[in-house]
Amino acid sequence: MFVDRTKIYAKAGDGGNGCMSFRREKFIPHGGPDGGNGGRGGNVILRVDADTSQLAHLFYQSRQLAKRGEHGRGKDQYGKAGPDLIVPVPPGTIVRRVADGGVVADLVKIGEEHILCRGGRGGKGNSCYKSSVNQAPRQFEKGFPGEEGEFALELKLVADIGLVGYPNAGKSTLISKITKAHPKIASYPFTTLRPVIGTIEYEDFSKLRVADIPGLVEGAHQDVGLGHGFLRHIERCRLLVILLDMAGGDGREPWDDYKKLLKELELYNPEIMKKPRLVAANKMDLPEAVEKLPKFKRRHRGKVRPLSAEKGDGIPGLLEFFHEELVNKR
Ligand SMILES: Nc1nc2c(ncn2[C@@H]2O[C@H](COP(=O)(O)OP(=O)(O)OP(=O)(O)O)[C@@H](O)[C@H]2O)c(=O)[nH]1
Ligand SMILES: [Mg+2]
Repeated sequence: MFVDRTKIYAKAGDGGNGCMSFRREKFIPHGGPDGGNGGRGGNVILRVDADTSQLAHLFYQSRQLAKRGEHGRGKDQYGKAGPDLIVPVPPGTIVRRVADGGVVADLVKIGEEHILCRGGRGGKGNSCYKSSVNQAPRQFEKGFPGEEGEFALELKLVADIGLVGYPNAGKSTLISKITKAHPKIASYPFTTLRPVIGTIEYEDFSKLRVADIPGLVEGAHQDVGLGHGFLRHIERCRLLVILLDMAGGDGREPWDDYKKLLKELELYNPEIMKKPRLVAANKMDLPEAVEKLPKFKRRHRGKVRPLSAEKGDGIPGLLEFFHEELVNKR
């Protein structure tokens, strides 16, 4: 199961208690206080991990509890601090507090860390309280509680290019041709059920990340098809590729598809419409597509890029365009 939203309960470790103790040894009268401090509780830390691509591990283990600090002991022994609990999250994880919905962290870079809950401080042992006027202190502190809270985690993939299109338009075919990603490709709609990320690698070592998402259909905002929730994964993209099946599979018209796609994007989030878009006409190897393209071009004033994802026509030009737009203007 692919999970891109989940809730967790996190609690940092409590501090260890301070110790109340006196030195008692033969021939050493009035040995004095020697109770050590308690150790700090472990923190709960979120760390962006390159090998984690979704939030399923947190869905199945929604309680993340760090260990407490050890208690202080006699002979001035401090308690050991509790180990930090490192929770791996995928790049693009947004963390909100459930209580007020406030964003706590937006974790993007690999290796980036965020302390979600701080461990409690350890209590002071009685040796901390000794002074000239209090030579046999009996006070000590208990450990302080670690922070805790409920958090909602949401994954918004981090990619440069987002592929948007009707089911069967050839999005997965395209990503499999330009990157090393190999999503499932088939001639039935809704083959892709979860977003897939692939990376284009250029000869100058520059890289661009591409997101392939499930197909979008008319009425997706009312949960038709797979709904439109997965559009969140293209919210961070710098360029959207609107991929059209120019052959008009299933008796559809490419121009209608195009209008409907734009409408669904707008209904999801009008901000997405401000992103640069590229319209690509796929399946140009089919005669129906060659027939329909001039008609589409008459109605659509902007540029249309003809492609055949399957045969590879137009792909080198597309990659050059991405490089020009996204790498050179970075
Ligand atoms: N003739 C032709 N067929 C293509 C081309 N690109 C993709 N196809 C075919 O179209 C069908 C759908 O391709 P997919 O890549 O799975 O389409 P998709 O957009 O990812 O579809 P969903 O994941 O269901 O949204 C497959 O049978 C592909 O072989 C193309 O350029 N020409
Ligand atoms: Mg697909």
